[in-house]
Amino acid sequence: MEAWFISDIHIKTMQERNSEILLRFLHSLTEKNPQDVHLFLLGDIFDLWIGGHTFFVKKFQPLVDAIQALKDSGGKITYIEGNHDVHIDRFWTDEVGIEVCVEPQYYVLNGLTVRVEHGDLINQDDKAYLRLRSVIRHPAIEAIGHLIPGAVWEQVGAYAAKKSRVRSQQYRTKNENRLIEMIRKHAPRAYLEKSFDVIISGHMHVVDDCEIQVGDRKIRSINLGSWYGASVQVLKLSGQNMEWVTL
Ligand SMILES: [Mn+2]
Repeated sequence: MEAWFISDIHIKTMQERNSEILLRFLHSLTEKNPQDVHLFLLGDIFDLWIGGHTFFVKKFQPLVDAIQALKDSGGKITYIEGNHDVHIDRFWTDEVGIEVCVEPQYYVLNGLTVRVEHGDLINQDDKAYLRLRSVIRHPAIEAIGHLIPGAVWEQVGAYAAKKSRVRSQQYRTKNENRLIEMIRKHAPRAYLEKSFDVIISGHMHVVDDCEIQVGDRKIRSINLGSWYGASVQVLKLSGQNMEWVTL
């Protein structure tokens, strides 16, 4: 079995470079040995996807079709929601038939215990976001979310994303070391909740891959970074070997 881990592509349109790269990648998985593949989508794949609105389905139709094709040919797909793709099980589970989760999950893959999560709980200092997260995740808010048309969400989302992108892009370049420190602090904290061999997250938009000593054990902590750079790297597990692959 081989597993692939991707996150934080933040696809806005089908016309951009990363839509093409992702499409090509999905097709290659479907063509090779789909029954052997477990693809992990660790959140913020789309820059905005809320609920089960057909608006988003139509907007990203070629990607929807490619993911559906991988699933239909026997590939296993796990989608963990990010903070830009929210309450998406309404479409991705109900219509496409893939597993959608919100909280961190554990999988045993080729004998390795792997914890996967979006990573939006790594920065515990970001109280404002943690508050917002609990609002977004509230069932009453979810119900309202399904009633508001997708096109309206897109307007709201475009405005919010524009503001936060400027802020977070500057923040990230200035604070890269601090972000890496947070990722590396999160790993042993998560390990205390439940043990694992490897923890994989996204959200921070900083690639990090290191070994951390926890008690008498070594665990591996990986953050996937984003697809904003000049080249795109994704993480692949084959056997018990985790490696970076350039798409
Ligand atoms: Mn995120």
